[in-house]
Amino acid sequence: MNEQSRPESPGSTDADVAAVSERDVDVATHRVVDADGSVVDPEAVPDLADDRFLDLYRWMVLQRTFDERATKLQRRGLLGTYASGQGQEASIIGSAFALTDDDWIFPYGREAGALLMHGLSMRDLLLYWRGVEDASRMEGANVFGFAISIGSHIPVATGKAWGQKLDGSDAVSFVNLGDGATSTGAFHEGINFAGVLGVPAVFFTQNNQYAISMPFEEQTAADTVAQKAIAYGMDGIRVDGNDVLAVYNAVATARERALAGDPVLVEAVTYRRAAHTTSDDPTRYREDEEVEEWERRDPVERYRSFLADRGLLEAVDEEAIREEVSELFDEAVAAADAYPERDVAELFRYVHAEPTPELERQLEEFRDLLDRRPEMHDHIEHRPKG
Ligand SMILES: Cc1ncc(C[n+]2csc(CCOP(=O)(O)OP(=O)(O)O)c2C)c(N)n1
Ligand SMILES: [Mg+2]
Repeated sequence: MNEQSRPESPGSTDADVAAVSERDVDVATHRVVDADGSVVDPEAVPDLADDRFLDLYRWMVLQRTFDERATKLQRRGLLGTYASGQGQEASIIGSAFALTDDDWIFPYGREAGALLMHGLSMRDLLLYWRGVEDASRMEGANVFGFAISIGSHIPVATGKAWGQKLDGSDAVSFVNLGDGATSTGAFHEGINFAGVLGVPAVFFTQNNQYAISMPFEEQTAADTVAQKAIAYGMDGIRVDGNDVLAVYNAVATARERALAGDPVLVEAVTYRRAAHTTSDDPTRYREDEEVEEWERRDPVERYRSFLADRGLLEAVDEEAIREEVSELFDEAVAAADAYPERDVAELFRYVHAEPTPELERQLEEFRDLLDRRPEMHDHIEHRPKG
């Protein structure tokens, strides 16, 4: 193009060009129980037996108790790190409660209660947070390894769901992810392909308002996560993530649609009340008032109000649940302590089915280093001292 052919002023026109815009998307937020504990939509209360309603509560208290105990264990130097789900109990438990044991769960880290509900042992979960990778193989439970590389499990789950579809299975792949994960390339690739292939996958985004210190508004220009589904040709469901019954409804519905060949992106709007992990200090990037505001929207309290309304609260012995979980926790810590030492060579062994010559070389170099610097053993042993 030469100088003369360039327009004098770029891009000005009076033409009325039709465009789809965010204003065209009105994403309603599904809710069954209000923040003050009253039922807003009696029709939407799931049709569950009383003992199932109570079970749901038990699992929420388990999630909270496990988080408290694990955080303390880390403080004593007995876990490497820990990511608490405090404030997200309704999202974590309500979603897991809508799944079957045949479904596959692709975890992202905060959903201890969901994994325990679906067959993972507490010992293996604790060993995972001690950095023992072979326990994270999570045998016996349909639980994939944790997605430490954010979003990396999304395309993998799509692949698993494709396999489920080809096998004619009646199980789904359920992915737990954070709002931050929706800004990764893997999210786009995984979700796009799920839409194209019509696989039985549910992508469950816990929008807890932060990706470490990055607030949701600074991470995406979109108003909601749920609306992103439209671009992938799938349904999006937005739900109050502190309303356990609404979350249960949303995931049960999404699961049915997914099995019928329509994968769904669910957004549960919630809040991460604890630090990102035990190595983070959230007072550096958010105000106490904000945290207090979300404490008033506590998911466990809200569900208690619902149970009280139904006359079910008398059947709940919260102290007994906490004690039972604490006992199981103590036993799990003892079992984790008794777990055999692992050979550091496993770090290299589990990368490929057959180690490459380069990996063999790296392993030799590593062993050499350990011979020369015996004090390094203290840093790589999984079993904490004391
Ligand atoms: C690919 C990748 N980039 C960056 C990180 C560092 N990182 C760890 S957690 C995290 C934020 C995750 O936020 P979100 O997905 O919202 O989940 P949340 O922790 O809030 O539950 C980041 C950026 C990582 N682990 N992987
Ligand atoms: Mg987040």
